[in-house]
Amino acid sequence: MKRPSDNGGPDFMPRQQLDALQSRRLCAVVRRAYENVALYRQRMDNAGVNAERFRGAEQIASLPFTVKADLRDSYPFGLFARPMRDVVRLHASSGTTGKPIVVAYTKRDVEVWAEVVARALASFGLHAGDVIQNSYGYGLFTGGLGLHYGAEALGATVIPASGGNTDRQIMVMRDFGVSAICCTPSYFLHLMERANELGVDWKSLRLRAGIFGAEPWTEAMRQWIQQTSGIRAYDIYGLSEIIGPGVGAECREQEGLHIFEDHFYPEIIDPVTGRPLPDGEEGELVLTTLSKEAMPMIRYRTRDVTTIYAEPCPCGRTIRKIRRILRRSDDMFIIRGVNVFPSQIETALLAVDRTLPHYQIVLTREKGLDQIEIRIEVTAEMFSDRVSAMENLQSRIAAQIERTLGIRAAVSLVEPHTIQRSEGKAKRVIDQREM
Ligand code: DLL
Repeated sequence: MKRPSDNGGPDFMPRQQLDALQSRRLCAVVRRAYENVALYRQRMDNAGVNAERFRGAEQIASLPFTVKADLRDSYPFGLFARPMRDVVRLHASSGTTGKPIVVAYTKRDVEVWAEVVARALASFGLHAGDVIQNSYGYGLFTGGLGLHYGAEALGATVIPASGGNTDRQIMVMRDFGVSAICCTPSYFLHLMERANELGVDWKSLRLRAGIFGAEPWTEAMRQWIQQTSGIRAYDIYGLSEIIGPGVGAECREQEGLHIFEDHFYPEIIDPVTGRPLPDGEEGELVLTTLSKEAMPMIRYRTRDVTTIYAEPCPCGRTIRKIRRILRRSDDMFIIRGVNVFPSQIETALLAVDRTLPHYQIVLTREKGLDQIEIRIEVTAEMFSDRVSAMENLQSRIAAQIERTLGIRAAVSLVEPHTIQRSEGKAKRVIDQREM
């Protein structure tokens, strides 16, 4: 593989050439899926799709969707399109309920994965000579090994720190001259906080970039991280079913994530009707893998809600962008008739000064009515302040939430360190309504 750069290669391919490549690869993957996976064959037969005569992107809407339940129902290997002797790697995602889903890679799939992650890292301005601390969990989770192979393919130095053992992470970051770190944004908050407690001077570190993903985080959180730590915070997106991290990533514009469209075909659909929506409209992201061998995915419904940008990016990449993923269609809750997403609450909280970005949302039900409580940490000085100052802050937060969301929430100010810190994906919402 040629090392990716920030100004050449497949990300900058003339659009017509890319469209033709996508259509060619789409025809091939539809045929492969039909021939090798019983579920796809059955679904395409039912939908009246002739895999042999499939003509490409213009016909994509005729293909049936694939959903997470299909992966669960075919646990563990039912969607594999290759025999096990061709599979060089398995990963699994635990999900929140029930059986995990298992995903497979051929040797070529692992190479493609490393390539797209390397392209993501290049688009953040990283290159050989960078020292990258990879604090995503190594193991069945795709984050660790996905970023690891990508960083190596870029030619950078990778430190396989994995998650946890926060004090040692900080020692490594300082002593090994780390210039970029990969982890969830919530774990980075934890690292920053601990480094401060240990008296590590951020400004003396070589660290200049964070590669954050695997969970939703807001623009307000990015601004907070960038201002507090002095690094640039970049967004990387992906999901196990499609490949892992590296489905899409920001460029240095920090204005949307480019999808690596030569390997993944994005669509936006209306989540209720399943109808495709034009660029610029918000809906559910649906992805089709264009090159995956071991486990092709045809029109996989991600549940992630976003928009495909219609306008070209000033960075010159021709691959299209999606708006950062702020929510999933299944993380919405309804409070007294109003639809609420955790990310809206994050934005409202961070708009109020003297709050810290550690918060939790607790949902309960009283006499059949949903109640929402927001617990947020405030600075230690604030906490030792007069009661009236605390009350004032509390009502400012409540007012900000009411202004942005249109609901009244109970706000509890809690001392620093009260809310549990995460080493991987943060758990922001505690739903006690069914208990
Ligand atoms: O989280 C892969 C990954 C690892 C991505 C490291 C980025 C960095 P899963 O565990 O299968 O895979 O979870 C996938 O996480 O459908 C989104 O809902 C969410 N997600 C991933 N990246 C982002 C992001 C990995 N940048 C699910 N912003 C996806 C918002 C994200 N949500």
